[in-house]
Amino acid sequence: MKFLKILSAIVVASFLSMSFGAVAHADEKHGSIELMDAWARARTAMAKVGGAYVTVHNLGSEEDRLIGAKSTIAHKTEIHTTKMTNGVMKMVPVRDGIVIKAGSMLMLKPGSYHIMFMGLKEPILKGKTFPVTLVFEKAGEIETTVIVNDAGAMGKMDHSKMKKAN
Ligand SMILES: [Cu+2]
Repeated sequence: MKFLKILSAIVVASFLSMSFGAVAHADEKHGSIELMDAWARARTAMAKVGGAYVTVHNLGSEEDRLIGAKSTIAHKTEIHTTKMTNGVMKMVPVRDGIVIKAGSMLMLKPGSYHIMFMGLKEPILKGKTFPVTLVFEKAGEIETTVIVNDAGAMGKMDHSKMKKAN
């Protein structure tokens, strides 16, 4: 049946674009996911690790999941969370990603979820900017620019004027 052949070709084509389409983009807004206000705390030139924070908006009607991060400034980049274990604050890699519900936002911030750089290849110095890529289950890879603030910064300068995240 000719019709069935065409139909299956369409199904295969749309499946392929679903599996491979996601990795081709590197803009800050991809489909329904938008990244805002990426920033990092300055580290000393000798530091081997560092962290960065970003606000993720899910403007779509389906939930998505933040499953990883990539950067060129470190040998290893991971999404971490912070957990209290026996009275000690510990950072642990997020295993199953972080779900961002439709229409909601997720704020990575000090003491909570963060992007972790391990084995820094270049220092994170105040005033510097560098790219980081977040990987989402549905939206794919989205690159954004990280701005480096003071070592003790709690957020970007204008965060106090923003609505509280949660
Ligand atoms: Cu960490």
